[in-house]
Amino acid sequence: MEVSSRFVLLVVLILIAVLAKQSLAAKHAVGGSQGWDESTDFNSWASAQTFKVGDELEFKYTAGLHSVVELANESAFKSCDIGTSLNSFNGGSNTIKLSKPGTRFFACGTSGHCQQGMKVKITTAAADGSSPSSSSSATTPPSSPGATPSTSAASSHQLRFISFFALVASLVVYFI
Ligand SMILES: [Cu+2]
Repeated sequence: MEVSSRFVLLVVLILIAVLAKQSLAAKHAVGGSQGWDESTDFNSWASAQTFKVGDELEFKYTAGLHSVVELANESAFKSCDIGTSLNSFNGGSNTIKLSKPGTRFFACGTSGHCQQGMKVKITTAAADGSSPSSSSSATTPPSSPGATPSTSAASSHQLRFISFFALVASLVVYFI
């Protein structure tokens, strides 16, 4: 009896871990409601987001007018050197998975758009939630009127989700 209840506990804990990890993966609509467009302030948008391994970026834009080009490095990003692209996407809607920690650089491939600010730098933290950023908050403005607190709302929702599963697991273990 003792052995079997411990086994069930283990299975339930593994299940919670898997579900929690899935629930924490988020899809980020690049540029928020304004989408992938020259008028969007991507610095502000990106600094308000937390990107984790397993999350996805969703680029939404007018097909033919814009595209998405992944640049190889920071200097290509700074100088809008579209020629060094690692990947390019078009069609108006692209989903890109952030499969590992690190920084990735995206710009629009349409002539002149990157120079107008249509570019974004995405820094992905490890899935355990630890962030490599240390002093980035110093350059972040305290708040902008247009920014929505969607990140904190989402994480409190995820916390409730995890708590719910922990509660269910405790009940299961208690009644065995
Ligand atoms: Cu463009």
